[in-house]
Amino acid sequence: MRLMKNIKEQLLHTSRACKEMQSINAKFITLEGSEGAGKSTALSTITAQLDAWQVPYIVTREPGGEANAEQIRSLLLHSDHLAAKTELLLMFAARNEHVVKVIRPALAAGTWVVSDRFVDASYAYQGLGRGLDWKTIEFLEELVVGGTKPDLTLLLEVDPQTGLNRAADRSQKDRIEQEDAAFFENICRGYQLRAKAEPNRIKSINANLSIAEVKQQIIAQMDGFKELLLS
Ligand code: Z5A
Repeated sequence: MRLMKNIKEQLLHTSRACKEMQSINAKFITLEGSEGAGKSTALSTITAQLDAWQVPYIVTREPGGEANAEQIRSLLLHSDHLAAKTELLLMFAARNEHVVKVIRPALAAGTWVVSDRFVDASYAYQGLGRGLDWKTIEFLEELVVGGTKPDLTLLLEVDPQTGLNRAADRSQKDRIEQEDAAFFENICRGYQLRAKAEPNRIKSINANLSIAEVKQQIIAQMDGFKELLLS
């Protein structure tokens, strides 16, 4: 009898929390990390949380996430050579299509957006990785992203060599994945700089741990985000 009462109370509590979550504005969540950080598994943990909260959402990615942007992605990942500035401009050209045609309309319609990578990747890869000027990236961010900034970014921080070892099994590596260990060390430093600059938005996850432990950390961060939204 007591058990039934507890279950009933729990269900009522869950349904009240879901209604509260549905009543707030749609949010924009991004996922970041260096090579082999484990973004694929992390993505499914995030969406499982959104399913539990019963909020509508879409999952998208960068570069890509929109028809023209996917064509640019193909150029970015598979052309023989691209000058660093061309790479940066193509990342932002793809992002503009993505932001204008997918992200903003979804958020305006009350649909949450989960993006596998977004603008922090440009600071890490084109900024620290390719050595391009941070101020130029800030200018492009202002031009293309404007106020469409993520509400929460989960950064999977993995030791560069651990990440490279995990990704080593891939049969085919794209143009960027073929870079050396020093490049990925810079990427990790770039992400750390971003996290330091925006600690309220960017939440670091220790991705060196087991898949189960990484999952636990993501759930804890998502729960913390939910509490913040409802407070
Ligand atoms: N890029 C850029 O330069 N500038 C930009 O502005 C943007 C992007 C937006 C494409 O991105 C490239 O674009 C990317 C950055 C650049 N280049 N690189 N490198 P992408 O996100 O599409 O591609 P990706 O970085 O190669 O990510 P991925 O393959 O989708 O995910 P991942 O995190 O690297 O790997 P994973 O497949 O999730 O995991 C790798 C393996 O590790 C897999 O076998 C897992 O089972 C295993 N794994 C995962 N977690 C664990 C743990 N915790 N323990 C042990 N093993 C694990």
